[in-house]
Amino acid sequence: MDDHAVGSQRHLSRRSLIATGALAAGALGASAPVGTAFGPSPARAAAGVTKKVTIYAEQLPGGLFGYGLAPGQATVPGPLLEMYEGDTLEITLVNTTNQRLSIHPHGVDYSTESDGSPLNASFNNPGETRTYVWRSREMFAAAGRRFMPGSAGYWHYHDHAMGTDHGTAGVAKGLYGALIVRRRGDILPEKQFTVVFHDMTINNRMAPETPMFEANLGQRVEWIAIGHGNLFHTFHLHAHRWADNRTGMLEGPSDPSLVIDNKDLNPGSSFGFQVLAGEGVGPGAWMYHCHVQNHSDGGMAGIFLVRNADGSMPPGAEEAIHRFQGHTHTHGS
Ligand SMILES: [Cu+2]
Repeated sequence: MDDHAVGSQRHLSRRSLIATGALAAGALGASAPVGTAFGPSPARAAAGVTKKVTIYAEQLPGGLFGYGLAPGQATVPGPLLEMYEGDTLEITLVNTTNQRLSIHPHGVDYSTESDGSPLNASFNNPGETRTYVWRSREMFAAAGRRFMPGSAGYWHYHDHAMGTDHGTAGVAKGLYGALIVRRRGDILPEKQFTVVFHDMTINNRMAPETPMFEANLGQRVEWIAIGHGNLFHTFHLHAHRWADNRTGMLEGPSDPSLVIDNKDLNPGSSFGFQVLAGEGVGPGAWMYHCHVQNHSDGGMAGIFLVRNADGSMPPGAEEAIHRFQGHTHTHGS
């Protein structure tokens, strides 16, 4: 895993976990329940791979906690985890802290043992190592000419055991991250950004310390937006828009998906989409922010820097960034 253990979460490439499938030799479909009424068919299960990942939960400076792919590499948010429908992710969670904690996924299949909740006695005691198994599956035909959905989507994972039986302290302190389940054939992005709106923060930071995401003009950028905490939020990205469907792209001229540039991002919800950086509008320092006004004023804003296609800075961007950094925000609401 060392070659994938990049310190800064937002610099992880899409290869971070898709590539690790190749390392999981001899484990094809081993953990997937095949041939059951609601499970994938044997043929589909055989197409998936089991990927083994070790994640380290660590205490970070400033009272934060994080997940990382190697010791000393924990970040907030944690590593972006990816799988294709049909794949199984076998996560060995090493708890290096003195707190009870776990890892609980959204959007995939798991047994009660891998639930990550104290309700099911599924957590790591301080210092304990425990394995969690997340399964995924493809869409399949069901009765009445209907289809059961597969697992593909922009999901997330988080602690469910620190502080309370719901992991309230763990989530508040940074134990969360993005999980993408792709459908085979999906277009892969060149850049990926994880944005977690949590109480009055973005990725547990407030402006101007919020992450600045960068891409070159025309690069295919994938945003994964996640909500946590106790407040409702709306995610807005300047100068770009996306289809409100699974991928953010229209599948044809008559695709009925609504096209939006602002979307509710409430606790526990997540979505993602792809855009071409600066497409139709050009490079520049573009803002992303919560559109609840006292949240954006309070520090829930950041910059999406679209550089020129050759990577150089576009006119005015440096000044805009300085303006943002000198920006006064009314802290508190
Ligand atoms: Cu907000």
